[in-house]
Amino acid sequence: MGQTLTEKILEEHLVEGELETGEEIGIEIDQVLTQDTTGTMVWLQFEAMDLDEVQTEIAAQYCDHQTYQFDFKNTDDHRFLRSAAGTYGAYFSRPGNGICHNVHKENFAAPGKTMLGSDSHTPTPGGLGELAIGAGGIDVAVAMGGAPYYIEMPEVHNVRLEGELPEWSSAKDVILELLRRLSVKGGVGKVLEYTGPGVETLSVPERTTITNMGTELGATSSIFPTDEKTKDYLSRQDREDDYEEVGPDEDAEYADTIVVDLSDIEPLIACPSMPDNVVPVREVAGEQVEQVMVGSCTNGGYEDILPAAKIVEGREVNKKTEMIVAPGSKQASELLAREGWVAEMMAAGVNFSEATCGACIGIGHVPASDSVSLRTFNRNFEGRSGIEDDNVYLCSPEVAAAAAIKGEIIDPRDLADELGDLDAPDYVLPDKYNGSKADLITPEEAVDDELIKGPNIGDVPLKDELDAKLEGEALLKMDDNITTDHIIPATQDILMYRSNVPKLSEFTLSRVDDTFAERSLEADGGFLVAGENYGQGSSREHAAMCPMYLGIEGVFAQSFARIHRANLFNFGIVPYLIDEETYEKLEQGDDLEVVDDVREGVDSGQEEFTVRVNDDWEFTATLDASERERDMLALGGKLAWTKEQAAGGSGAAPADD
Ligand code: MIC
Ligand code: SF4
Repeated sequence: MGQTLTEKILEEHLVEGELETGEEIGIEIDQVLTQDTTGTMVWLQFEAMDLDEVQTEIAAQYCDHQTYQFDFKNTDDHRFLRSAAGTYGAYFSRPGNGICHNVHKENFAAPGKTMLGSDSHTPTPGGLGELAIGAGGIDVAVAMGGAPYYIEMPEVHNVRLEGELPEWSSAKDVILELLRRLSVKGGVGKVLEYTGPGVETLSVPERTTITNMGTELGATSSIFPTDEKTKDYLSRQDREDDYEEVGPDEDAEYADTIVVDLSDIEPLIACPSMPDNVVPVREVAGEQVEQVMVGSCTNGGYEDILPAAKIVEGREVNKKTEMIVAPGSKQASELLAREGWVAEMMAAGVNFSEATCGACIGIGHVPASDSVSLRTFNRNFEGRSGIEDDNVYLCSPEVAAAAAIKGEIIDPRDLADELGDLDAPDYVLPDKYNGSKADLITPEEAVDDELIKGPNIGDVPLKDELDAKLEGEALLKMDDNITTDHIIPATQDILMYRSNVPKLSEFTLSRVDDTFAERSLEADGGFLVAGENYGQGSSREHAAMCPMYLGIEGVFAQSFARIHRANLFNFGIVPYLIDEETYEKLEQGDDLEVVDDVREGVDSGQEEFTVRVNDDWEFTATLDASERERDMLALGGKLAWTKEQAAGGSGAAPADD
């Protein structure tokens, strides 16, 4: 039987286990990526594990989320990260150089490699045939120390692309179409592998828009085969030597196949406030738009901004609307500036920002109250833009620019008809991506050789070993699809405490219930109850670390998002599965007592645990965990577990061992 591309790459990197769906496998990691808001913990954990040198082929530290440095705490974080990269041997990308996924794509993404990154959109280089996976910070720290990364062998699904995109439709519409069909839970436990004749019609940047936003489907990763287009892209980046031909066998067997005919794709838009709330643009046309933003790691490339620039060129942004371009990388800004496009956009009334995540997580350009914002980003979770009850729509750069001209949502095909002289802009790559590399500091050019910790950089919080007895109150009951933005928001007022967990934990779940943190500390332990897909969205391990700090011992949920589930194990919180009936019956404030000896059960592989509620009724909660995950729970988390492994001569042994 032939192999899928995913299986081929995994087999080449396999150090433990077998490639059987659902089985835990350990794989070698070639590249790691981390960014400023997850990176401080990554390096603090690297230090706490007594690791002393990066072991992967490439490790890159980016500063991209909070580059405005509103507070000295942000700047201290960046200085600490530069010092950590220098001390341990990683590349350092200075604040303003661009979003991690964009800069990594430009400089390091390579076919056939594996990558782990402490950001959920790490799968972006799948557009170049790299198998890249998002993970919690400690997973990245351990992999960077040379230990394998453990993951459940995903199902590999085939997305077969046929036909060719029509004018005005874009790669963003392809991924929106998949979200419309499959929902934000549709990719959980899966790698989506793109095949078919439609692949060669898409350039690498178009492919990376699709792989980037595969994260919104909950997918473990998304990947394309390589071909002439990949070779061409790498050569424009002056990296033709990184090219390798990779792809599935002709008789590869997939768990399932979804067919997307590109020629049927029309301009689509995700309505507030979930990325899968997708409709054709025409269905919501006429809605007045106060803000338009083009950028982010999904559509912040030179090739994404150029079509928007061509649409506004020689015209003016509607007086009722503001349009901001926030490029994904400085390389993109530099090329657009050199070609005169920045000036064209400015003349049309567009504001041009530095290359940053910024507005994507509510840092800057927060929409006005009761207004509509159209963004080319990947997430529109409620409140993420920095204001509660926001109305954020997600769309392609073409749809965004059309709305900026019209002042309301409009299908760009209809705008073209109205204007009469607006041609569909081509999607073109620059001849050479010859932007400056001044902001990317190589390990050889490192400016520091010891860690610089400002006053806001705290210690890594630790948890005691798991007790025999677990009991406490159900401190909060939540709905389906609770995101990590609900658990630990990433807006500026909160983001600056990412390196200071005692302070950060005061904001835990504040978006759901602002009394939660205080009540948890008072209760001295307790549980969370949630519906389906708990913890979807980002990789931020703080969404497990902060509840752990507040004394949360377990979460009872109908299902968990992949990265968050791993983060719960990493910080010693028991992720129990419950059925729908139990979920419906449980109430906030219930007293819960796990009747079984939890420690013994976790150690012995027990799967079903009896939980008594208010001394009145009982339910069964399931612990579906590998042996390694159980060992981590027992020891209070991954840090303690890794140290024990190292002491025993396996796991992430210090680099000089
Ligand atoms: C996001 O898009 O939600 C983030 C901010 O990039 C996060 C990382 C973080 O919380 O620091 C992610 O996607 O993992
Ligand atoms: Fe940054 Fe937004 Fe991309 Fe996250 S999704 S990496 S915040 S641009």
